[in-house]
Amino acid sequence: PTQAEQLVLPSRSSTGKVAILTLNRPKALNALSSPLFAQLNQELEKADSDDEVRAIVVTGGEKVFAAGADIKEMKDKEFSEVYKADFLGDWSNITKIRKPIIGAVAGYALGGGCELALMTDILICTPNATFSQPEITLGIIPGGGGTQRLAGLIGKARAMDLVLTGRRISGTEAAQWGIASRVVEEGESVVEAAVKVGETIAGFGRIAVQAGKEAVNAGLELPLEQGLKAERRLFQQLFATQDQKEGMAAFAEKRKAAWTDK
Ligand code: CO8
Repeated sequence: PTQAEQLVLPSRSSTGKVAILTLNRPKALNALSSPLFAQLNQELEKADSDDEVRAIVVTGGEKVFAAGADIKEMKDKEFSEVYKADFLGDWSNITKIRKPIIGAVAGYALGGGCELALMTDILICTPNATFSQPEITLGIIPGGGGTQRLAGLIGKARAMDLVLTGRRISGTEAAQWGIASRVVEEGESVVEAAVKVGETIAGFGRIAVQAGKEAVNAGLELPLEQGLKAERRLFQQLFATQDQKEGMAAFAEKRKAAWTDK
């Protein structure tokens, strides 16, 4: 894409191990248009298949995450059109990415923006970030997994409260409710904090990291007994890796492990 059409800016941390994908439609508060999401999916896939990249940060920068799906793009759409084209069907592709995705949220994460944040693996935000599902005010409901993921994360009462009233919660509340795992100090860079988490993950063996993500995600979809079984299988399989031998040998020899990702 040309500069003008670059709706997602890819960059790297100083070590090159963390890919940073920055939503770039500042004039529209990073409203998630179809072309923007297509570029995001492309960049996610590129990062996922790049051996140098160990973790991915998805952010809107230090001012705004995303004020939702693009209302202007949606407003005149008809059922026949959205149904046939499976409108927004590719918005959940992000959940197929194997590497850890860290969401870094400052400012508005509304509607589809909130849902995009919910699809990341680890969510970090500023204290005064704003999370909300305002779809009800537009005559619709969340369509990017908000009703399902919120209910699982924060329970029925709070999910209903957000979905049926469109009420806003702050980053601090989002962390108290378990939507976000960390809140940065006021004035601290949320992107830098997310990159730091990415670098920590980048310091571990890639196979174990991938298995950890897979196990947590499997458990979200399975009854407990099957989830525990999935976890145990992955755990046992890691004994077939060189990294397990290396990690445990390094502990015994009181040295730093040298992972080979094998
Ligand atoms: N879509 C399109 N344009 C937007 C959007 C949006 N969601 N949000 C803001 N913009 C545009 C505004 O139209 C404005 O453009 P212009 O300058 O051309 O008029 C520009 O961004 C700046 O916005 P405001 O002037 O409104 O800025 P304010 O600071 O006054 O207000 C708000 C900021 C409160 C965020 C306000 O813009 C707002 O309420 N925006 C809409 C929020 C919303 O309702 N979002 C939900 C959208 S529906 C949705 O996301 C459905 C998701 C379905 C599936 C998702 C799958 C993951």
